[in-house]
Amino acid sequence: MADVKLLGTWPSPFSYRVILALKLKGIDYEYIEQDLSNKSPLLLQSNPVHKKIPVLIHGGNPISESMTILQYIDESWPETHPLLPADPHERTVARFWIKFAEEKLNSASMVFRTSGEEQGKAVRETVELMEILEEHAFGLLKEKEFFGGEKVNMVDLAYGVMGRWFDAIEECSGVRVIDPLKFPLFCGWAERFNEAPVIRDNLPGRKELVDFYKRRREMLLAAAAAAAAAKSN
Ligand SMILES: N[C@@H](CCC(=O)N[C@@H](CS)C(=O)NCC(=O)O)C(=O)O
Repeated sequence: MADVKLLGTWPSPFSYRVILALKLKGIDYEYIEQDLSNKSPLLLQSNPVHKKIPVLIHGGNPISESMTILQYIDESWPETHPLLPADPHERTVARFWIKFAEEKLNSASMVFRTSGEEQGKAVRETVELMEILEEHAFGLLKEKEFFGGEKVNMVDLAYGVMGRWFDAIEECSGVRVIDPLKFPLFCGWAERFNEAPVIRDNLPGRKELVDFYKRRREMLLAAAAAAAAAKSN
């Protein structure tokens, strides 16, 4: 039995943060796909507070929340591919942007979950978020390839989900949020991230993601319409 297990779902960007960190470190693990419509006793016992994936189980001990899991992985396997800078100031700046990703990125998923006026609001909010990131986070890169320099680090993993997932979400929601002329630093970085060693071979395919999120969006919008109709009756 593997000492490291990962409970996840294949289209989840949060699962991929963990998968990519494990692959970058070269850690063997057993992946256990979860059905979120019928949560397993193992998931419910392992993450009783949020009942969400991803959960990493190491030596029988469960850890939840993707960015907390990445910090655990980095501390438990420090020898290969460090995921945070050694310098205290750089490390703190990295933590600042990780916290920002945890607090803010979720609003971008509203672009995909909504339509009409609500979607327009979500697009405006996401563009404002991207403006902040373009100037203050991706602006930090200067001549560096990644936040980790020549190698992908924890900040890259925190935001890396945005490029591939955003592209899929934009396609199935019928809106464009990431204009390459407006966000050249983000777009250049996202392209390098998708093509980076290890990342390239372990991200899900664009078509699979688009197909999945198209179906998911239809379901979410149908459920929202049914709820609105029930309320007006
Ligand atoms: N902040 C969490 C978010 C995880 C999350 O939202 N997971 C979703 C799947 S993408 C989930 O398990 N949802 C199940 C539910 O909400 O019941 C993290 O970074 O790990």
